[in-house]
Amino acid sequence: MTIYSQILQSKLEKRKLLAILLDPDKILWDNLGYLIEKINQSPATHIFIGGSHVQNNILDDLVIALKQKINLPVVLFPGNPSQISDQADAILFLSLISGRNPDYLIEHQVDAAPLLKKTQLEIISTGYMLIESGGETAVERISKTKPLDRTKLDLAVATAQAGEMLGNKLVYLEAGSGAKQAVPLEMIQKVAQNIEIPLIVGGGIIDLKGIQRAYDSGADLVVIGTAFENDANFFNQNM
Ligand code: 1GP
Repeated sequence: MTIYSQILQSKLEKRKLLAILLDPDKILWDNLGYLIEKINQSPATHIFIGGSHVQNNILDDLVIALKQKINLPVVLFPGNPSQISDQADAILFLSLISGRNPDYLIEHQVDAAPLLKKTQLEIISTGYMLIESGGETAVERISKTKPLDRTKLDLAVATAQAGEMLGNKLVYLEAGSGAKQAVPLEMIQKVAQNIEIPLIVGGGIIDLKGIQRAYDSGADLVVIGTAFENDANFFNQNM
């Protein structure tokens, strides 16, 4: 069964999914054993790997180390086309559809396609939407795109629908790593109600209540990066 069909199945059965996002540049290798233990004790269903400046050799080593000790799908969430490791299970093949920078809409994808063809990675095309979150985030800076206005719900819905019509298999609503404000719940709700494909939500979610609220609003999979990075006991807190 592919990772995507598992995600679809979960959506159908209303089982919510949780990804822990690991940034290879921020991982302290001496600490990896401890992190792995914490991931194994957490409710995570997926591991996402990505970051803005990741070097390839670190990426391979990290995926191999994780796959040895953790029985969860490892999905690449690349910041640029060099972040490909055929040690992983799948890749979110992102197109930054909230922005109007052709590099992130198609150019990087053209660069990556021949490399991806040589791997066994499952390719999951994903409409990636950056939402304004109260300050400039790394995605905004690096992609040189403007995030979507957080109050423009109709525009968010139309963008997600266009992504779906273009054949994307997932929509990812992103506030940006370490965002001051997470994606507004009304936006999650409206987008979820108006697309058929699964919805990922991430960025700026800092507690378990935030995860639950995103689920209740219609997110199928929530991504937690910074909060787990800052505190490996994040998932042990009380609601
Ligand atoms: C970033 O959505 C992810 O791409 C996770 O964000 O680091 O804020 O949890 P955080």
